[in-house]
Amino acid sequence: MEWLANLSIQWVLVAIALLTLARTILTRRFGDLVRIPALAMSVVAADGLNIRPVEVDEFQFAPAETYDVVVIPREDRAFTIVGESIDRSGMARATLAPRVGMTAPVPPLRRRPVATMTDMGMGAMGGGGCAPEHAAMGHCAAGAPMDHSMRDFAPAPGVKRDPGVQTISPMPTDRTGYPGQGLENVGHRTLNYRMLESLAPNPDTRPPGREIVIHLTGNMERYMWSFDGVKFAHVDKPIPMRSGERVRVTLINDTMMGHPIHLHGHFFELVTDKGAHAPRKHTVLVQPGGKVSWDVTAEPGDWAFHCHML
Ligand SMILES: [Cu+2]
Repeated sequence: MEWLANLSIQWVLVAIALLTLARTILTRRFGDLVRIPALAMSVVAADGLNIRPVEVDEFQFAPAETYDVVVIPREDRAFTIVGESIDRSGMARATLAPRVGMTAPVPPLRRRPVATMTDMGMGAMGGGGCAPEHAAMGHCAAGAPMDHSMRDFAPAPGVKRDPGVQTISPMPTDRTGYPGQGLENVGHRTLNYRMLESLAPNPDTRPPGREIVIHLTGNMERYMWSFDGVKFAHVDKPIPMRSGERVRVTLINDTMMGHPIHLHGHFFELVTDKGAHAPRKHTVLVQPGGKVSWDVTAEPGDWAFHCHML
């Protein structure tokens, strides 16, 4: 069976190379979906750091995020690596095969997902079937939280009232267990942040001494983006932290688009109840209408902190 082992190792290397290719092609999208039909992927690293391996059939990842996956093809056949953009407007495909010239079927593009009330920051609606257009017309059942205005700044007192802030999420929810728009019911295993666990214990497990809440704000129609309603050109001071300080950062997405938020010079620990094995990342995709918290130990220096779509 030695030939099989060698073959597998070669295929693993090929798979990693091809996934990189797919990522390169799709990198300008705000959350790409990767799958290899009929072949399970074992995710072994997130943002370059080892995690406890977790087996899935598909995952979403955003610009600057990376996942390392291991695949072990056991059949003498070709497989299609499918990279699909989150708005389902395009697809990249590559072929994983033991011999040149082999191909596998390419699945069609799937339906474009429709934004839900949760994507609009209206809270967790369970399986509620209230489409946004119905909500806008007031057709949703009583008890739905549609009496919340998306221009009510009360849930975000620190956000500047600016034309660049089109919406405020009335009830942003923790969406770290969410696989990504349109992946809720795909009928196979999908990845989410709550499945990630660091393989090595975290280097700093001190609880945070304070919390910084930052709203991800924007105007979808004018394609303007900001933190707390202040665009970069108007920012006159950094977000201060003391060297070595342990801080919890909570990001709240007040837009209906996912934002991959990237911090230079650090890895931070996602707060998903994993104790000393919290997953460590440098980029986190904050789902539409969602919020996510992470703890970080501040390194000395000035560090860029930005959405990686810009
Ligand atoms: Cu963004």
